[in-house]
Amino acid sequence: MSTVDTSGTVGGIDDIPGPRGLPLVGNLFDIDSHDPVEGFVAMAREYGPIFKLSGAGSVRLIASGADIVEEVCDDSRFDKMIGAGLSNVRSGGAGNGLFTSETSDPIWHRAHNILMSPFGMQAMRDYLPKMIDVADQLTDKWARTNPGEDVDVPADMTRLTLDTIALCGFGYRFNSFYREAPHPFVEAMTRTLTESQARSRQLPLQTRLRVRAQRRMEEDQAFMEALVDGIVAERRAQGAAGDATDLLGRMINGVDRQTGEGLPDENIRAQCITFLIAGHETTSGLLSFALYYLLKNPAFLERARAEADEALGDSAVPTFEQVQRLTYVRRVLDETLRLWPTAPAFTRTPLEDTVLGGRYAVPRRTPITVLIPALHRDTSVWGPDAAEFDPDHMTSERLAALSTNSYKPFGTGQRACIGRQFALQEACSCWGPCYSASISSTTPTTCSTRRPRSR
Ligand code: MNH
Repeated sequence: MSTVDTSGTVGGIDDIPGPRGLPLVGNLFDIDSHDPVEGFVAMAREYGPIFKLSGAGSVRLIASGADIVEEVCDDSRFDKMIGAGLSNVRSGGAGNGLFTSETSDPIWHRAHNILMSPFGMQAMRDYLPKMIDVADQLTDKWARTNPGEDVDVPADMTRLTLDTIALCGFGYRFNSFYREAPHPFVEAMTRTLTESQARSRQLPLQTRLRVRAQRRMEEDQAFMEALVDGIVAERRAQGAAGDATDLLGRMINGVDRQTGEGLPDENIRAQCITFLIAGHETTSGLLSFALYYLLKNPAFLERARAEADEALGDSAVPTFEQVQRLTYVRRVLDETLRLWPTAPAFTRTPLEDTVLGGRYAVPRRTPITVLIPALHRDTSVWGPDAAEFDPDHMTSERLAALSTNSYKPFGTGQRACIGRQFALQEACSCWGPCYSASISSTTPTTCSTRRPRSR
């Protein structure tokens, strides 16, 4: 399904295949509102590597073939597009944080330059003890369950990832493992995100009429901002005595080498909220799916556990070097993100009118959404067993033979995920202790991971 026929003449948008829509509303009713991604994957199977969806007066292309995606990932011809969905996240609290800013926005460039080092290698070393601190809380909890007791894996993974980003980010403890219900900040954030998503499916008038929802959203936003502002103010007040090694400390002290400028407090607030949003559901989903696959495949679990035992030995607290040695665990995580990329799509747009696949003339600003789960299951790239979970899909030899654009769980180019190393180190460093300390003694047999549906 990956190759596009390049023999024919150049056609236009109208020639791109796709479900035939209704007059006026286009394909509005073809989109599965409960699970749009799943619906799009089914359409990709039917309509091929690039297909078209029309809305009321608008068009969106969905790309999933390796060749087309390769093209769309070229930063010299295409850029990230902030469409309706991301605009709503932006006004819902993420503001002009990295995730929801235009590449052309000078503050994106400044923040990108300043934040490279807080997400770089030395920073990861500094975050490790904090990651382990939270991972230990998970391990202790699981080690203390009685045989046969259920473990709510996704809920605990969310506790882990949220507490980790807040602790490494700004020295704040949500203490989620000591709470039954989510922290009020998390509730405000979840409501805001749900409302943002609902809005991207509404007409503007509909949104304005939902007065209660609007008020709730304002309250939630004010609550989140106040919490983050309090943390930033306190840190500023500490002056030179404040922690300069966490994300916040590095953001407050960092300057953009190109312009000599630092980040204003209002942008630091947007970045903090962005990290909390972008940095926790994605990583917790990865961990839940990975554990699901390991429990389904005891041979892979055994190999991962043996590696953890060997790499960590008797040390109570793994070192940075020991975590680096967990290469099989990394393969398990990478393979999990192949089948279940937890941020399943990103949207690009041509900077100028262009021809896609040598075949379709596409005007500038046309949204082109890269559908990652479909890309990652392309049999022409991954072989006939593309739909099977097998960490050996991720050996370095196999990856070296692929185009880098066949595997895109973290987005692409200059707008790729800045938290990639953070997420993977966090995921690796909690697996180590998990294996040796708790899972090996009390393997949760009735673990209630959210079961991935078969595709
Ligand atoms: Mn993350 C961008 C996936 C963990 C912070 N992230 C992206 C994009 C994808 C993505 C895909 C590109 C989106 C787009 O093009 O519109 N991120 C993930 C996945 C995980 C993840 C699958 C975990 C697994 N991300 C994290 C963590 C953090 C983070 C952890 C922060 C601590 N991500 C970001 C930020 C961006 C981003 C910030 C935007 C970067 C930019 O555009 O400059």
